[in-house]
Amino acid sequence: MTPDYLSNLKPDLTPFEIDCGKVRGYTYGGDLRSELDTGRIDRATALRLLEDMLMIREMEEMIVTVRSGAYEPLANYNYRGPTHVSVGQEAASVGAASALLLKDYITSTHRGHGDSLARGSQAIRSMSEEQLRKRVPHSKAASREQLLEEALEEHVYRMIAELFGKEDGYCKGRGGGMHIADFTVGHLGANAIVGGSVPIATGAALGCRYVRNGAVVCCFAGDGAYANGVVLESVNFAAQYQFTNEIAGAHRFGIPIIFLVLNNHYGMSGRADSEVNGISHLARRAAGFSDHNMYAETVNGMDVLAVRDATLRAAEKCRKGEGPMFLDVSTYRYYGHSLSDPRNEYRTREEEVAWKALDPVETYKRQVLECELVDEAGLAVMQKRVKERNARAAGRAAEAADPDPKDVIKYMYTDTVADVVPPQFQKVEVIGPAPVIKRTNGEITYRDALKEALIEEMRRDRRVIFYGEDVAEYGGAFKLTKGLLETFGRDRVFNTPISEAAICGTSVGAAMIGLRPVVELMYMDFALMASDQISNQAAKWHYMSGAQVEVPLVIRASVGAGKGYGGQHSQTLETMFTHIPGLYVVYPATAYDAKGMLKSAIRDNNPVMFVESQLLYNVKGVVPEEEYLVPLGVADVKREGTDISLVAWGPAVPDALKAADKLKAESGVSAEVVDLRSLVPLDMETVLRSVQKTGRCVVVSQAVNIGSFTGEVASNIQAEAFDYLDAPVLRVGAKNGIAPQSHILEAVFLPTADDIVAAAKSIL
Ligand SMILES: Cc1ncc(C[n+]2csc(CCOP(=O)(O)OP(=O)(O)O)c2C)c(N)n1
Repeated sequence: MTPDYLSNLKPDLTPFEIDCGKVRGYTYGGDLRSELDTGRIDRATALRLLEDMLMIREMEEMIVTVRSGAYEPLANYNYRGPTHVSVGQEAASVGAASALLLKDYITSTHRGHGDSLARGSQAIRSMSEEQLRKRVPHSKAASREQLLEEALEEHVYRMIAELFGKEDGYCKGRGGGMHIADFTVGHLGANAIVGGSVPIATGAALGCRYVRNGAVVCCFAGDGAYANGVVLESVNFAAQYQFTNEIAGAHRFGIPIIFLVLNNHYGMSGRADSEVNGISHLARRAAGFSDHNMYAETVNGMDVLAVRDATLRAAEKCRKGEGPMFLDVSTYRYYGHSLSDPRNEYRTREEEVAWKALDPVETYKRQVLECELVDEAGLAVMQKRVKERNARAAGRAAEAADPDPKDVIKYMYTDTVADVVPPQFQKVEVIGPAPVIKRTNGEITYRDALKEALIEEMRRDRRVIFYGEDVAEYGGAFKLTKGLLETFGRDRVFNTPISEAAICGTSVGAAMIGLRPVVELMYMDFALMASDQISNQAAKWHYMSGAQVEVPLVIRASVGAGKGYGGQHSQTLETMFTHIPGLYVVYPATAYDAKGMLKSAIRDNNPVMFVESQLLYNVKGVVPEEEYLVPLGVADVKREGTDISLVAWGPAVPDALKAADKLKAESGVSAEVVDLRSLVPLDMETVLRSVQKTGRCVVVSQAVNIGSFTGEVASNIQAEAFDYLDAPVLRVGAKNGIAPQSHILEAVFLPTADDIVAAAKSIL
């Protein structure tokens, strides 16, 4: 398929000037009176804004005193962990949250108490009675008002319990304040990696766009984050023309995300305005990413109504498919970066006084009084209610049960798989015939086996989407996915910018909201560009959320070793990812396994690093046309033997089989070849069974030997089968060096069948 837009890319060298257009700031001219008069807000909502800001202010001030030991009800409570309070920024969190619907999503930051409290309470207030009862199942409340009050208190309790690391916390004490999440209200997580949640939010919005659920993602992140690579990649990813323009096979609908910069003008201490950036207003960032500047504007973040107004307008545009949007919300944190930061090294008291004169809580409180929504006495009642609610919640949280130490690694993985596709995702739109995969004597290549797995899974489940660099018309650098675009359309198969971190990060967000993305990394070396998103995000969210969320995604990464591509295109890096708890890491060696394992990986609810070898792409094997799965975490004895075990994975398996042939031919040795297939989960049982039989073992991979997973396997054998061993377990890998380009050098660099034979002979 040649897309229409390609024919337009003809040279046009007419001189021109780019007008970057206008980015406006502080245009909101309303106040509470005008909002009430025009009916843009009702009295109850207006009061809730105040109550929520008070709740946040009060809760964070309480946490500060708890931390110092001076909070009397919890005197000397041992509160550990980080404390990044957002006092001063309440209007930003509450104003934005009040503009969102229950079905919407947020992501947040290390300074996210306010975002979490605001999102939770606004969402809870909009819940039905039935939904509220689910949050407080033991409630005996007779009225909705009472039920709501209990649900709000439970919300504060679960927040504080999480800060205190308790089992009752939102994330069962596994996440803490910097990773707090409540998936029941679409809070997809605060993030302790600055900028780490921005691609996740973008991916969630990509998912909302795909399923057209009308939801919007509000991505809170600090000004410091907007200097970070993955953040800029994500903004670019969200703004792609292919989502907003009519191009072949694509639906026109912009990604429904609001990039809401919580611009408190400082990173930890670095000044966004006049030091570490080259622009005076962060809203200008958006001008680099879309022709209409993503409708960016700077908003007075000390005014809850201004933030609410901007977020309402932004959300409305998003719902109409006019996203993404960019809001630079100017605000201020009163405390230091953390409680150990005295602030005086990088900002003046005068500056603080000037900002505090605009205090969002006090300013809005005055308006509420002026508009007579409440009088002084009523205000005092509200303040008392909030304070006492927080205090009760904190008291309960301090008394609550700690997690059971025996559960320390519980929730690292999920054991669920998508064996049943929900009815709404069973109906798949196929827009063209699937590519034909020809069999010769039942054989197809490893490449086609992977393609067939993708086709079958995309036919089976509409939640499976596939994207990566050059994967659409071009079919990927190795032509593995040629034809998928024409079969499933551009909403499900699309090219991405060259942004590995955004590719992997968006897949995390899309998975969090219920899709099952498969993404392609052209070379495994490029996974290092995405290491935060793979290792800190994909791998960790199931655990850090206390198992609230599963992150079912597959990252297909292809290893280029053996082609003379040199140090940055030839690395065998699966070991690195086995060191990251929470990820599955698999590496099939045959066409049969490639298909069956990719299908299993797509159905698994854990994030899977699926490693492929370009050396194997053209290797053929018998692959059934009918449905089959190869389970993850189950090794396979590729050849039986009695004298020595050769344990290998990936392209080292054919080498081990060759070595077994040679050992037989040269010395009459019967070698058993065990293909590990999955490194995580690791099937040691099959390995141990083999070693117990043979008494000798060589572990082989194409990775460099330093720190290789071969060491992990060897050490497990030594620990668990020492009595059966007749010789030390040896390891064979690449030389401890950098892959060279010269094919003469590369041939020496990579392990060969002869190296395996030599190692085997040395212990036979
Ligand atoms: C990737 C990364 N780099 C550095 C840090 C350490 N760090 C934590 S918060 C922070 C400042 C972040 O500034 P900003 O994004 O503006 O958010 P703010 O703290 O102002 O709310 C830094 C440098 C981190 N957590 N993650």
